[in-house]
Amino acid sequence: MTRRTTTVAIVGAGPAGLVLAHVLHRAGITVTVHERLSRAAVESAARAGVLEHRVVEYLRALGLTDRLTAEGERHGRCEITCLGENVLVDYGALSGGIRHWVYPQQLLLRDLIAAYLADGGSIAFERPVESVTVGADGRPELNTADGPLTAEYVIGCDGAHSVVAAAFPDGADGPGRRYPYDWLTVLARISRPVEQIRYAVHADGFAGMMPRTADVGRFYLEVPAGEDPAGWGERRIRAELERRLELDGEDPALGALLETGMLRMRGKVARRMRAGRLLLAGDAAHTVTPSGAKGLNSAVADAADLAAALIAELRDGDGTGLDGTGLDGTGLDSTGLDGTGLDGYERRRLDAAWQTQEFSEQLLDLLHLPAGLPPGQREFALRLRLERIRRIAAPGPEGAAFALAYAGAGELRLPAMWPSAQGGAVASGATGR
Ligand code: RFL
Repeated sequence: MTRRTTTVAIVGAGPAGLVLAHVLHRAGITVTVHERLSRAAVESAARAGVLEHRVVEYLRALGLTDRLTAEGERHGRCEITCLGENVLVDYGALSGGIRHWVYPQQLLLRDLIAAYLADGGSIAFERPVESVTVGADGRPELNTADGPLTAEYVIGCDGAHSVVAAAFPDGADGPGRRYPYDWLTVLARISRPVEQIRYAVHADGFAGMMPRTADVGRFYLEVPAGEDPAGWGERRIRAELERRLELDGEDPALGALLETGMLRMRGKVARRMRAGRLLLAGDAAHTVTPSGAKGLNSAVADAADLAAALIAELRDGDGTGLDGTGLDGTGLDSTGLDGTGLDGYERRRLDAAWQTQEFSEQLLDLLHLPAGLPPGQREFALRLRLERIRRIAAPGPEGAAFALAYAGAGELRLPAMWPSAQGGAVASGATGR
């Protein structure tokens, strides 16, 4: 039997895998994509929906935003309620014009799949990768029902339970945190679109309302960690959402609850994103709570960086991704510590993952009261939070810093050869989450 080979094997057709596949394929690199689920399942799972400015600008430069900009909505304001006060955070103005786009993840995936297939790419749906092994020559091999496939590089874009991470010789596992609360998640029909994200900081627990489409909204309710969803019937969910979010006649009315779930709240960052020819991107390397809407956006940011670095390496390098410094953990490459090469990928993206965790953690801290706080002390804690909310809503350095990080200011790296890359990679700088 002839040996099946490819240049880059991508495991997982989520946002990270599809963006990476798209850019590599357009650069003429041979790519295979294996996805465990069917195409219909990938295109129908409702998850995130708030896209950062820099992610949409990057997708626009790739020519992938026709439907997004036609059907999506721009959002530059959110509101945070606390102790009966509703504070409007006009982050679009505070950031000097940087805003989100709201477009559901499953629609973005539908667009990415369609564009990639139209470009001549192919995706092996319903083909789970069972394991990844590394041969004596350092070349990795994917094992699927179709038999082994040898690749120059294998990229794990396969989410939180990555088989690629599991193949790292010393493991990829890094520090994590389990929060003392969970979020009950609800997808509900609504009478009119959610005009802006609402965060409710409440004595009985946080509640959130996020836009998705004209007649569907995403809602969150804080519950104790480990809560059994069976205790949350539809009437209780509705009553708690309406009470904590203080929904009134001006707000969208809650229609049918389309989907409910329990999100076990965790943050985690891998210790490694690379082991030789194995690399990780997106949730395979880091999971972040949805508080700041960063999961999908970080996945695309990893993919953008990795695509540019792999293209440079495969076109100009020796294909090993190393420039003589070796895998000694220095992360150094020929362009220096902050360089754009494959050798610096892990360093750059782990730093970005920690920046994202820190931003999301600050927001979680603002939105939740400390665990176990007696009822008599909650007003004090709420009043302190109201001060912070007012500060981030006010013009000034704190408001601007929050606004820029929240809306995703900065740029993602386009490959140097890309027509709109303007002569090379764009460093993402301090806002490069
Ligand atoms: P994904 O999107 O999880 O994609 C991974 C893909 O890999 C496939 N896969 C495999 N394929 C082949 N062989 C294997 N052995 C495989 N193992 C896994 C999977 O089927 C899947 O298609 O990872 P990626 O690309 O890194 O993207 C990350 C984002 O999807 C994620 O961060 C966000 O969706 C997080 N998230 C949310 N973020 C928000 O900002 N707001 C939300 O409301 C929100 N809701 C959610 C979410 C994530 C969820 N999951 C992953 C539990 C709701 C859910 C249910």
